Amino acid sequence: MKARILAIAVAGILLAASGCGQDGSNGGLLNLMNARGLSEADVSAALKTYTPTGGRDDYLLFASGGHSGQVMVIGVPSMRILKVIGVFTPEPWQGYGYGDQTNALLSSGDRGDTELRWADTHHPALSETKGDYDGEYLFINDKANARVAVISLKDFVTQQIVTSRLIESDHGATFVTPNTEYVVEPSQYPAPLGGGYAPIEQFNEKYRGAVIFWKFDREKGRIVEAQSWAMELPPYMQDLTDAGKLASDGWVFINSFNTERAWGGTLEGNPPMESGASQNDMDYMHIINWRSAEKVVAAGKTERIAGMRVIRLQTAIDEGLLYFVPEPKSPHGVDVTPDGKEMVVSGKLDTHATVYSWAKVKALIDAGKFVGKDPYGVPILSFEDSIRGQAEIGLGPLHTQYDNKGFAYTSVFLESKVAKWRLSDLQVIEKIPVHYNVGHLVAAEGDTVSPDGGYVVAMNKWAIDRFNNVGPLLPQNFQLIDTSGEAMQLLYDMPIPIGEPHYAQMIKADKLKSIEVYTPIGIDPLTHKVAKNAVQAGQERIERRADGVHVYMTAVRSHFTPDIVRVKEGEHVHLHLTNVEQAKDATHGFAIGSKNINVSIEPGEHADLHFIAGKPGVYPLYCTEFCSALHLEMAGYLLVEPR
Ligand code: RUQ
Ligand code: CUA
Repeated sequence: MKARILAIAVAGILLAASGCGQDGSNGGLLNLMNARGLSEADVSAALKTYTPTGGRDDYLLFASGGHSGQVMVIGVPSMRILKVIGVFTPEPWQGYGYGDQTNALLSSGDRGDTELRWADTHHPALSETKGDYDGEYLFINDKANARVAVISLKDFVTQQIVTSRLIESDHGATFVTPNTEYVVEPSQYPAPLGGGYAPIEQFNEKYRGAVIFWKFDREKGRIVEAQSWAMELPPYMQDLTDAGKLASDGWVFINSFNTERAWGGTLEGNPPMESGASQNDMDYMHIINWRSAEKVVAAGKTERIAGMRVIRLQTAIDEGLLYFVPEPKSPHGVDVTPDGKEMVVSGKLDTHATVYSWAKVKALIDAGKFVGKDPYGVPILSFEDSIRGQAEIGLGPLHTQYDNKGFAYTSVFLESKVAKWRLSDLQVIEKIPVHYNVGHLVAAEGDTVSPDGGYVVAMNKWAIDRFNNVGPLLPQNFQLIDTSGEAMQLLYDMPIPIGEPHYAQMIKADKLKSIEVYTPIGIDPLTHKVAKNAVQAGQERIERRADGVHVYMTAVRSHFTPDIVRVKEGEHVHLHLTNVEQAKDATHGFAIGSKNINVSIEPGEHADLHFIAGKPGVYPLYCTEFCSALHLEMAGYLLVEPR
């Protein structure tokens, strides 16, 4: 229907264009097309993505910001960036990581005594209810430092960062169980559990993987560390993950590579990791029964390592919580189908998408039918008896997503293509070229129990010749593909200058119910409650206390009250700042030069700032948002008087 309306619209425009020009100045649309060298397909793509002023997008894409440690929010189909959410890294515009609250939040993600201010974010996960996005929370991992963050979609603000010293890195995170009971975080590179040193020659004995199940409390909007637990895994490199749903609810699937347990040593006479790790024809998909594991944890059959309750590997085996099934060489994505009945695995070094049948796997587990054990005693299921079949995809298939018509879409890295194939008969229907080196792809609600269809975004790692030359570090390229018709149509190239995004999820925009201003006045976004030090209009004051000077300040167009702050050299200054406005978009910034002081206070928001007044001097303070005609006058002075 959508396509037909569009066809009529395009035909109408072309008719109008060829007949009487609508735009007298340039001779009509046809001339415009000629002048810009646009084809009919280009115009149709433009019409499908162009969003007139004030228009809204149907979907929001939550994309990882890669090394920036942030999350990007992008409208689909317009592909306009709507927001960058500061998560693991300071974000100056939002004042994220400059005020007391957000500084403390960032510091809560430090590991040991190292201040961490960057992250390698990979996989965002929207919170789910019954396997469907509910629009309440977003989670994302930091591969480099084994961290997980919680973002509230009430205001798109990061709420919490958790990390466990149990593991040193993660990758197959974050993925949530169907009711967001848990946020799942498996390790990637094996290391001694809980930190500490062991010689690499003892890799097989002393190094381990683990998967952490972070318990999420939806009411509180927090991961509850005390209720979280983990399972020890063999020292393979655990990779991408997915939670079972519907038919396979209660289970989690984790891919792995390097079951060879290679650890490199290129200067020590060993093959490099990459060749050592790709000797075996098969690696192991980990099949974990988290619902039973939960009971084993409750029964106390755990050991505490780095403060985390851990089900040891032998316990996991004895209690029937962990099984392996072979998967073709160096797999990457494991993606459970919308009905939860199948798991699709793509191997980077294998041309297939392998379709595992949950019913077959479950029957083998229930019957205790195994073909062997791995070196640590984990039972292995038969590959042939576990699969329904394989789709012949092409070179380097990585990730799979689904639509509402029974089709699967798989990114094909080496071919730089997106393959559309039919789940029922495993036939590839069509491949569309993308530019270039596609990693993940994302379909509209494409990893839920009810995908929408219509759109796929290919997240391409290379752009090569797609954009203007901006030096050797090129943007990456998100390509929007229309999948609503018979044939896939490439609609839009979006350069992504914040890299490297790995994964994204696309949610129907009307599922999000974000607030517009903070009400009542004085809200701390990290608690969503009125802050202890919130300042109401008329209550501004400066108090001298044992711990320093407390300045209770308000901001409203176009002044700060007080606007003169007198302190003594070396004094501790505690600034309590509330934006007392309730008008939409009436944000003020607050900066003091030379002091690294910068916050953003949205309407109704409160922030605390602590700093030490250094040497005597005169420091202008001012609003950093062009908030009104008298914005430049929204200023004052911090006067640091000599002792
Ligand atoms: S991963 S594509 Cu985390 Cu597939 Cu990068
Ligand atoms: Cu407030 Cu400019």
